[in-house]
Amino acid sequence: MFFVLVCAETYNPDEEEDDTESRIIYPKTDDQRNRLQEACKDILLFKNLDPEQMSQVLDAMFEKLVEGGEHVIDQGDDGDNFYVIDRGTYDIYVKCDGVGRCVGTYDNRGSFGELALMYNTPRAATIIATSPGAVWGLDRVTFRRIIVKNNAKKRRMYENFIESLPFLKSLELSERLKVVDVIGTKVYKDGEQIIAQGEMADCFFIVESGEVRITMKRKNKQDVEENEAVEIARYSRGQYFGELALVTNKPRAASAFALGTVKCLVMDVQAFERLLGPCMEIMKRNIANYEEQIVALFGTNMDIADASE
Ligand code: 1OR
Ligand code: 1OR
Repeated sequence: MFFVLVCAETYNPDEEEDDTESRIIYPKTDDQRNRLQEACKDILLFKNLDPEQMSQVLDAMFEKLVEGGEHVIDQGDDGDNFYVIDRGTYDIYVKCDGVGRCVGTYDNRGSFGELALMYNTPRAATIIATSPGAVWGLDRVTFRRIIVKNNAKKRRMYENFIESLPFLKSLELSERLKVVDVIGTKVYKDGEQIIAQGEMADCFFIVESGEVRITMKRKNKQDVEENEAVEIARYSRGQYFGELALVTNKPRAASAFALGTVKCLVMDVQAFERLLGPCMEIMKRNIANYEEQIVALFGTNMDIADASE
């Protein structure tokens, strides 16, 4: 008798050979390259890329100038590019019962247009420039080849951790996976400032490892901040911070510093609003605790939040 042994190989996207695919390279001037690097340095979706992937992404990006009033993306269209903002301000409109409502803005930083490319869905919002500006585009094919592939790795790394977080327990599994897709990892050195009290806020943090020290400067009777900061909290693995300013639309109520090396998962304000709505009750209950503590610690209610809105 004669046997043939068939070896069934499972498909693994990580081992996909992509060297044969043609790479897109847009040549850039030194000035363009510098501006591009500056614009991309805080883009969360790029944070987990290795240097080779990052350099392929930068090569493939192209500059697009936009005029005030221009629609960079229209809700309902197919996705062509992902965009990183170089400069300019942009409104985010989402249609509700056929009527477009402005649900947020971008002010000279950030990125948009990842959802249609990640999930093969129509554009979920309209993005309109409210000033002349410029964005860096990344084509769909390169985005999927590098970012979407990298997301598969991120899911394996963070799915269990995200699953274990009590404050995300109101999310469905599919929503938690979407959280993993949009987070970026940031590492802080001992003593490094993560958040500065009084600054405007655009992201939310979850501690992955290490310890974070939260300090607050109280205000005197003339409403001027005193110099000495008081430690008000410490956070470690699995705890979150930086939600208050996003929920209340106020400046940061306190500062945050790394104690030893700290690794945080970071989410931008648009993703926070889009994905964490179901967790808001838990967060607001916690904010009510801050208000009680503030009276206990400082003897006054410093008006940190009006979380009832
Ligand atoms: P996209 O490819 O769907 C539109 O094209 C982009 O707008 C989208 O990717 C996001 O990058 C960006 N809901 C959906 N998309 C949003 C939102 C958003 N904000 C920015 N984008 N919401 C607003 C949250 C402030 C939720 C509205 C209910
Ligand atoms: P944020 O966006 O205002 C600073 O940036 C973060 O520190 C804040 O969000 C909270 O996540 C976190 N009062 C205000 N913010 C606090 C407090 C707090 N504790 C942690 N944060 N209180 C401490 C209660 C133990 C009351 C002040 C005395």
